[in-house]
Amino acid sequence: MAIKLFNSQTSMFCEKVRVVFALKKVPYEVIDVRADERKSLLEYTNQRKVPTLNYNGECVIDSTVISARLEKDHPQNSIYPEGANNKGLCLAIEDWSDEVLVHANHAMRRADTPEAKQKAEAEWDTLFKTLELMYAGKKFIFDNKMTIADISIFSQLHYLYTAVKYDVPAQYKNVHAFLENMRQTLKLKSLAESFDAPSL
Ligand SMILES: N[C@@H](CCC(=O)N[C@@H](CS)C(=O)NCC(=O)O)C(=O)O
Repeated sequence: MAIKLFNSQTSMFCEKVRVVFALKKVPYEVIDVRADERKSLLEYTNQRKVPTLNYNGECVIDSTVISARLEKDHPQNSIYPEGANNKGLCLAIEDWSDEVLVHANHAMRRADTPEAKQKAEAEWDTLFKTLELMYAGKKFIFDNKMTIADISIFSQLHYLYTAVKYDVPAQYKNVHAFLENMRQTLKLKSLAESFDAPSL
């Protein structure tokens, strides 16, 4: 039975999972949910969210759960750092990125008045300051090895400057250096390119 990913090319959470698949060099089929307005996804899962995986017949929903599931069966090129403490920290950062950065992305995307835009910019400014500290003097957060923490953060930032069309301000030099490292590691031709390579 094949592994099938219910995917939307513009979803940041789907991009996160596509990177994990590529890192682990696990082949999978893509089902574009936009092609049938999520009809087949709804039929299969009774819910609308992507990424959803049909993992050899097992239904797995949510990018964090999917990533952990892939790691379990395909431990090569681990998406977690070495050691229990670092793994705990990595999972906490993954969750922070998926819950907090995504909130700031939605706020920026929905900002339709100058006040709302200003508020969203202030929210991102606080987050950029945190990211700037996290990446100070570091290529990636843990041991100079790309983990799911970096992948989650990259997916949200990528969505911010492509779909939302809000550029990371130039003053955040460590954030820019991180994005450039991710571009090179993921072999993206440009930072705007969405990640869909089958393997890395
Ligand atoms: N926590 C989930 C979030 C998934 C999510 O919000 N997916 C969005 C696309 S980025 C979606 O499918 N939304 C459609 C809907 O809720 O109807 C994850 O990590 O996978």
